[in-house]
Amino acid sequence: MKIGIVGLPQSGKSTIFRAAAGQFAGHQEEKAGVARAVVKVPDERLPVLQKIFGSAKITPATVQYLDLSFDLRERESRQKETERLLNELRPADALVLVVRNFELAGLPPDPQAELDTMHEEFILSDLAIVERRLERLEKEARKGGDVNEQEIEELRLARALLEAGRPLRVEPRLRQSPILRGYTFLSIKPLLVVLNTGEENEPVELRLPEETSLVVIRGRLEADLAEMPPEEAEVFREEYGLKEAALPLLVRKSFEILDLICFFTGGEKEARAWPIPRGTRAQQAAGTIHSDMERGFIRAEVIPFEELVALGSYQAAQKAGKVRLEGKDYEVQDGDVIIFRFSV
Ligand SMILES: Nc1nc2c(ncn2[C@@H]2O[C@H](COP(=O)(O)OP(=O)(O)OP(=O)(O)O)[C@@H](O)[C@H]2O)c(=O)[nH]1
Ligand SMILES: [Mg+2]
Repeated sequence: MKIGIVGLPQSGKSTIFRAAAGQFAGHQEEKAGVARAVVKVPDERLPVLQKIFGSAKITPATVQYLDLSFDLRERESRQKETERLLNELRPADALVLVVRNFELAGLPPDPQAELDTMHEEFILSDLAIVERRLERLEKEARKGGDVNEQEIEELRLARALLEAGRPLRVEPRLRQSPILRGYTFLSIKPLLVVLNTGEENEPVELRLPEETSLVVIRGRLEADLAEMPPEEAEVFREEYGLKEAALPLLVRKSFEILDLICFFTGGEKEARAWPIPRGTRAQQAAGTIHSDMERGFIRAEVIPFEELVALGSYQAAQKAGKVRLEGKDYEVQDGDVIIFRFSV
């Protein structure tokens, strides 16, 4: 899972990135205008599973965050540079939009204006692509060329939405369209707004675009805490009355907007979390572990995390008849602990 952090210049994107990456950051890399960090998703259930299965290690789910420093409003004036960074952003599964809610060198915050500006930029950027493509396809069609009618129809639907100032993600037909996937529109991606609130500022009410989530983060404070030893950070956290740390909060919200859940596997080698889209069937879920498991799927042995913990061990769960046998069409639930039986 890949999440792109965007916003106006100096809104605190890199600060939020630092708060998210912090001590959980694994591999990091940087090139001009882009920083990347693979962040381990903290999950309290994993150490419990490690104990139950006597696993040598824990393998958490990971999220990749991209910190991009560019100004979407310069799409035309600095086309080449903006395009280069936009192309880094295109594969992202979701966007985190950071808006400034702190004073910057005497400039008072106006998070609503920043949010509205960025929302508009996403729409304009998508509209430019839709119009260019439609023009070409319609010309082709007039010449009697072989064009995909469905593509034209979907692009027209997209244009109508965008012209009305609405993001593409509101239309399930467009969101699920295999034809449109290649266009990697910005307004089609799930969107989480981060109200980056300064130490001296209060959170403000925001009018959000359609199908958008919001989270308030005290960016600089959280970024500093993220780089302290955990015990020390905890002390500060209590002092400042900060509730959930920025990273777990961001990750939880990211999972929510992407509609992801986790199932687990446990064994001698590792206790591991596997993120999948909600609604995934058992056979497909097996495929996230290994394609052989999907191909040769026989059945899934399933027990919800809580039931396993209550019984204390896998053997006890089996004895109590609590390990269910499920077929390929079983819809995997968040927290399911699964052993897949397969043969190839
Ligand atoms: N007071 C306060 N300052 C902050 C906060 N978050 C960021 N800043 C400051 O705002 C400035 C910009 O922060 P960055 O994180 O670099 O912003 P950015 O969006 O990455 O900036 P560019 O990549 O240059 O567009 C820095 O001086 C930060 O220290 C905050 O929560 N409170
Ligand atoms: Mg930056």
